[in-house]
Amino acid sequence: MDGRNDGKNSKDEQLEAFRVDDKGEKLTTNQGLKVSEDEFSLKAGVRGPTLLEDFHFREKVTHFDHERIPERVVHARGFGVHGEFQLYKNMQKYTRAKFLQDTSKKTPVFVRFSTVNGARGSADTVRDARGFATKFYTEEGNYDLVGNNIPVFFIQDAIKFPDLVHAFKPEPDNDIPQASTAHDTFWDFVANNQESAHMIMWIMSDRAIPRSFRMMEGFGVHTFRLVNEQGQAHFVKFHWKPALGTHSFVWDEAHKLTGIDPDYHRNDLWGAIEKGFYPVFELGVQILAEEDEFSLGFDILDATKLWPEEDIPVMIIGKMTLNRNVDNFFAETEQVAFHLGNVVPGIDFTNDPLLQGRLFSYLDTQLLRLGGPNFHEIPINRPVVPFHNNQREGFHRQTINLGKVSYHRNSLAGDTPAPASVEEGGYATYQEKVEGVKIRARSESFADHFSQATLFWNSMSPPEKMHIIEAFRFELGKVKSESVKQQVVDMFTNVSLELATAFAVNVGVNPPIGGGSTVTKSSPALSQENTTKSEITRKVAVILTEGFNGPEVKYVLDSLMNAGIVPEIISENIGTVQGTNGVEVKAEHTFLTSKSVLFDAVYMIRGSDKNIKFNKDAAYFIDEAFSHYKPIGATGEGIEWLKVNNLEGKPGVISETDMTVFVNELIEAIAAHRFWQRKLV
Ligand code: HDE
Repeated sequence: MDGRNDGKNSKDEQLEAFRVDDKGEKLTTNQGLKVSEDEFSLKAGVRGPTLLEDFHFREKVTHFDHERIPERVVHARGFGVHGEFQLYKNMQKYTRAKFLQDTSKKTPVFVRFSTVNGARGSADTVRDARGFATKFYTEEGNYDLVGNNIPVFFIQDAIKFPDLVHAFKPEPDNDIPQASTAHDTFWDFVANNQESAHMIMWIMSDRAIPRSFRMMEGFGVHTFRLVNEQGQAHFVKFHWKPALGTHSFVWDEAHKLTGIDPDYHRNDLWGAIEKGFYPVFELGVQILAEEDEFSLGFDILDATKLWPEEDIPVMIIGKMTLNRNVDNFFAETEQVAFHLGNVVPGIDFTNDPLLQGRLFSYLDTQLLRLGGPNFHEIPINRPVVPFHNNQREGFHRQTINLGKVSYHRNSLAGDTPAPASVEEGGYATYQEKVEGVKIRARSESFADHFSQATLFWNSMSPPEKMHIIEAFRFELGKVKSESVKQQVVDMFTNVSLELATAFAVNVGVNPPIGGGSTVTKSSPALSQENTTKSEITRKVAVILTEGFNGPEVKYVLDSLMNAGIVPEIISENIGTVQGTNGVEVKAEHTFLTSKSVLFDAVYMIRGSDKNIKFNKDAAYFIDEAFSHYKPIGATGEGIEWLKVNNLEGKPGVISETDMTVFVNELIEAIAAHRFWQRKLV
């Protein structure tokens, strides 16, 4: 196929038509002319001036000069992958969307994960919300679920979005700081726009430093509508639940990773898919009958509110498996264009004023970013079904529309393309009755900014609470204005007196003299303590040197790999390391090329007594892993080494001599991920 709109129903098959492999080919210009010389421009004499006539030089350099497109104004840094979605449960009762009715069908998807604040080249592991945008290539056209890993948002009305973004981006006079909210303008915005309280609690929590894109939840945030064949509607909130559970870094680790591996999250996702560890997310819905719209004690149109899962359970209805990396980052990840307005019959909107504004913004932004109105023809954006309408021309048009007629209504083409009735699959907007006076105001029902912020605080475990306090201390510790800091203390006293008191003095302002919240409700589903724990795909640093106990180490490494764990060996040199009994392993790292923050756990086998530098580096490595609460295992001479370094017997430190017991305990510890109780010993 040559890129025409022929309606293939598999995205992979469609993309195949656009792939080009230049390997083994002769070099040509973009006009197909074979090039005989590509190193030297055309000159008048070998030492003479370059000639304007050199069409090959001009084409090559002009193309290069134009290789950048504007980065996304928010969510500039992201990483996309392909996958498929399969439904578990026929949702016909609630929606006429075909991809939510047929459990036998696999719908191709493309997902782009992102940070919000940083520029395209910023680090992955900064404190921030993460974008979680999914494009479903359905048989009824593209459906985009453009969500985040946090279920609420900073503001209630889209008209404030430019202000929010101006406040959190680097300050305009000096463009500092990059990809960080730890500065005056952001916190000034927060204190003067108190609807942000709930979102700020999430941003200060572990949710804003996820361990992996594969280990975070996704949320549609807004209340949407599902509409069935009978035209009956239900309110819905969308959720993605990661099969591996929801896990995070500790701040020091995330912070160091921004320097050690700024590509940490993309490396993690790319690597997992290349190894065949396909990330799985289950799709969940919370459903609310139209007549219960006002039953929750808050306004469901307010995007700063979540629906506690204990009150409205999440019904799991299908799963998405991410199973293919992109062929080309620019063509796919950079050019993918999401839009909240890409819906299919059976999915509809509500009057959430944030949602309504987004319906305008996404299409508008793509026009600038992708240079005109034909970006739907770019391979990654094409639906897998044909599109037919009277839209023509514009920059970069690829479709060659036949015939003279490009208007509706007409007689010359039999009045086609013709609108489809609902029975024929036409989209019909849900007929919500709307009546009101023209007004610029916040609904009274949007006025409570603090109850759910307190709900979140109340739901945290003690370590999670401590992390939130430390995040406030870090962020406000970087704020210069005392007035702003004091305003933030006063604001968060409304969330929790304990919280505001805990960070006020540390950041150099007065603690609250009273106040606090009376909300006592909590929601266990909000705490990551209660998430799924899994050892699968966790990375273990294995530290060994020549002469290690061959059979023992082989047994442990094989057992870890059989459990889906990824051990990587660190030794004195990269290459083969000899153990006893003829066992050999391959070291991929030295202490120069790897740091403990790149791993979830450490397995210490032996420190060379000869090499003092190696032992010193190992001590630093393990000490850092210990301070990040990570599991540490040791066998053989490693046990002796633990004793010397005073680590034996501490929580999460495993040093068994029986190898079967050792392996089981280590795997269990790896799944547990963190040993917070170390703080207490
Ligand atoms: Fe976005 N947002 N947003 N946003 N958003 C964009 O669209 C906007 C909001 C989200 O991987 C932009 O293509 C407004 C909430 C994701 O390509 C832009 C408002 C949520 C992505 C835009 C919001 C999101 C974007 C920038 C306030 C979670 C990345 C580039 C009303 C539910 C998509 C682009 C990708 C991207 C506007 C608020 C999620 C400018 C006006 C709430 C995941 O159109």
